[in-house]
Amino acid sequence: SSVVISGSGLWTPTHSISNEELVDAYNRYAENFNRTNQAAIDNQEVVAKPFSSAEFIQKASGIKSRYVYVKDGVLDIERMRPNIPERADDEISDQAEMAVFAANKALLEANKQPSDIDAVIVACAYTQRSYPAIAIEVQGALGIEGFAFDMLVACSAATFALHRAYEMIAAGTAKAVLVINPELTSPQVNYCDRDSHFIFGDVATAMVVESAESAATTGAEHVFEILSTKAVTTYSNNIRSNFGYVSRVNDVDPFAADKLFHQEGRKVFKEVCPMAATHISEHLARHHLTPEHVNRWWLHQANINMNTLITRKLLGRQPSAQEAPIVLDSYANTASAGSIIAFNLHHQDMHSGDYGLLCSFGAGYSIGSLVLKKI
Ligand code: CO8
Repeated sequence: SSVVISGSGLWTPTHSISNEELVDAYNRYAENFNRTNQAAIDNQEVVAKPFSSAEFIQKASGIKSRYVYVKDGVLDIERMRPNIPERADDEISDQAEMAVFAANKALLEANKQPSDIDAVIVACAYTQRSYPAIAIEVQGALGIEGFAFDMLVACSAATFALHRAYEMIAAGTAKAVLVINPELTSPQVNYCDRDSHFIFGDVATAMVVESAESAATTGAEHVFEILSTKAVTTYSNNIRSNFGYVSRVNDVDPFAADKLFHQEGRKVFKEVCPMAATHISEHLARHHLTPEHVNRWWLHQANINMNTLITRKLLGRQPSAQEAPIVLDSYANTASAGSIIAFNLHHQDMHSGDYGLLCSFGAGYSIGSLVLKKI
């Protein structure tokens, strides 16, 4: 029997920060920093903080606003990071809570009960602790029997987890898998860095993967067959975070800039775009499809210019907003969740027999794609 995606869920935080709000706070921070360090800057011992601009951000990235799990603290120039209180061991963790919200929405669309699910994968760029796995906490919170695990592949965590779910259903390891992406990126964003303070937002997404037969028994409405999966990774230091459990014994400042997300954005752009375009056309060719056959492109949402370049390379023309939906303007880059948000918001209008291409690309480098066909 074929393997299908029978439901997807999207949980959007209630708080958002516009470019204008973010830039205003950053520029006040930079002004204050430069004033405080004036003498050292004059002696060339400290580099002055350059100013940010909302126009630059929109033009360079396509981002107008981003959602944040907690807004308090991000725009406070004495803090420049969200203020997320630590929860007690007997409370649900932040990420498990986000995950449960998205999972319940995916279950609803798939017309499934937690008792129908027997595996849970929590896949995202970071988990807030190493153990017990967030996935097992989510499994417990939803009352699911079976097994659960976390997996991290940065930008490609969601697609790589869908690949694992596809294999688990095909192999009979599980009957129905919940793949959940609680992308809580804001704690790792360096809001004091002009080049990256605008890039990320928080969100949670989820999908139900099962066999076509089992989807038919519960009557899910919007079902997509996974025709196949394709993945590739190539090591690169151009997108990196050095924060980890060993930081404590390295005797280093756990808040130093290299312990947060940082990148060589230009190099990433130049190197990843051709890799992604080649990867996608090779994947489509496996099914004797060309880019013209693809009705919908749910691409990774890191940068509008990247998506435009990749789809142009593939199609030889600019795709319409309906063909290749962009959610970057309101969600920003949500690590691995971007392509899943695009799918969630733009799949219910598709017709039986339509093809869709879901693809992530980013840190690692990693690229993960799925060719989908609406049933
Ligand atoms: N305001 C004003 N000017 C700015 C700003 C700003 N905010 N930022 C940079 N500038 C300046 C630069 O300093 C530069 O000045 P100069 O020419 O004097 O040196 C000028 O503007 C142009 O800068 P860039 O060349 O860097 O500008 P680009 O047009 O390349 O745009 C981008 C920068 C937007 C970063 C772009 O390069 C990009 O998006 N590249 C691709 C990046 C990408 O896809 N990264 C993947 C992200 S990783 C991921 O998806 C998941 C990782 C794991 C999650 C992490 C969660 C925290």
